[in-house]
Amino acid sequence: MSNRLNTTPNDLRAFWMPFTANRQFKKEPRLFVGAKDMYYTTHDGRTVLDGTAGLWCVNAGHCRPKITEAIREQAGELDYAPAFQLGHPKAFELANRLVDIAPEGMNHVLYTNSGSESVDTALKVALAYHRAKGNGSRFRLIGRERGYHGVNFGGISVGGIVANRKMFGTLLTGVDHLPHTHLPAKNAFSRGEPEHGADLAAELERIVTLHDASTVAAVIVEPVAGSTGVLIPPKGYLQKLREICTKHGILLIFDEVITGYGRLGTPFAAQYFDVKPDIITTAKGLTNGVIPMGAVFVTSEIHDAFMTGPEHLIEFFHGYTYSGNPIASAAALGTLDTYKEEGLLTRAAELASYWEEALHALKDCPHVIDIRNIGLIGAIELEPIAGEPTKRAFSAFLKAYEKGLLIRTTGDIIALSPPLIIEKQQIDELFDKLRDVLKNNI
Ligand code: PXG
Repeated sequence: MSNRLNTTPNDLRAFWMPFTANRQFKKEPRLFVGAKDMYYTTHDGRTVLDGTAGLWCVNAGHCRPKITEAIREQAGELDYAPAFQLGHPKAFELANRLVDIAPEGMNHVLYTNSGSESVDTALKVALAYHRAKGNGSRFRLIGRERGYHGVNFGGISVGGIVANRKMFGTLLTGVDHLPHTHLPAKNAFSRGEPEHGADLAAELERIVTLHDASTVAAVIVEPVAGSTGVLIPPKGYLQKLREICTKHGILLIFDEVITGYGRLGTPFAAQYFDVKPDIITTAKGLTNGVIPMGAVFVTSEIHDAFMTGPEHLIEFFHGYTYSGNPIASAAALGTLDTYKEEGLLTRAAELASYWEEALHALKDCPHVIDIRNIGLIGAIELEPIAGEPTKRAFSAFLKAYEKGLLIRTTGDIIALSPPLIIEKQQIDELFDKLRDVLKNNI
């Protein structure tokens, strides 16, 4: 007797969907069957404006010819090459192209297949770096409350989202957390970096004193926290974190899975804030979200610390079957070509003030308690329904979808991060639709 569910072609039961209210979804499914540039097409034939670049990843818009073509060609030419002790040209070409757009001095790239793997790779590099330098007592990792660093064990350990952590046992040991920087009482309706909160960076000094600097390996933060509802760093905050890390010999990791590849109007947030981390994690926009791939950037200093000992020995015991996969590399090269030709890595800077005005014009809508923005990111925080947190924003999500607009919600916060190809009239369309939703009894 087979154990299988009695599935028919349209049966939705077998797929246990990620971060989804499975039972609700399967009663009322929402399926995309096509996409082009700024719009999705749904299974019932409607057009939906993409207000979120998929999940913060489709920075160049959908089904872009250079990327599609690169994938097609590569699939017919070299489908797979072993990643260990062998290589293929495009993985090297891509690493050089990435180093070219990275902050100065970030000269080496390790490949992964997702943001979660980029984070765990970065944490392992940090620990191994200190050990390679003879500082094996530096084993502690410091994250931040409300931080999101993916779903693997390293990432949820340094992450600060309770729901993502509480079900999964003891996690990594030796982890501590900075306080988050969301201060709505002081900073509500800020435009760009908020005024208040830089002093929260001093908490790092307290944590380092508590554990002693000689035990601390790295601090990891998202320059702009995305998943927990767009938390923008207070003016001067990241600079202070950098100073404290440098003072104590601690590595600073920027998790740029969301901010990387143009979201703020510079290739990376490190350049936007003019703060240089030691390690940068990326994924998503690297391939325009089209093929799973991530990249971790490290400084020459970190890389070179491993390049000692006999040359026939492996220097770093880490990597994936699909590290630098040929089709993913080709997709990333096609993506970088598209970004370059269309100026997309800096386009958010040109649109930022138009975007900001259009977003903040929603201030008078019912239940709006905060609006914040940076680059081509926006967030609208709604007053939760008493006793039913998250319901108001989720209902806005469902209504927006019906009206032909894709938004993303987390808690009672609406997050917006459209493809970087968005035109001004599409920004208008987005906010007209959203105003309709917010005014409509959610
Ligand atoms: N770090 C950061 C900063 C992220 O935002 C990850 C790591 C993990 O990436 P992967 O590729 O393993 O999912 C992320 C992912 C949302 C949303 O709507 C955000 C993410 C993923 C899905 C939804 O906020 N970020």
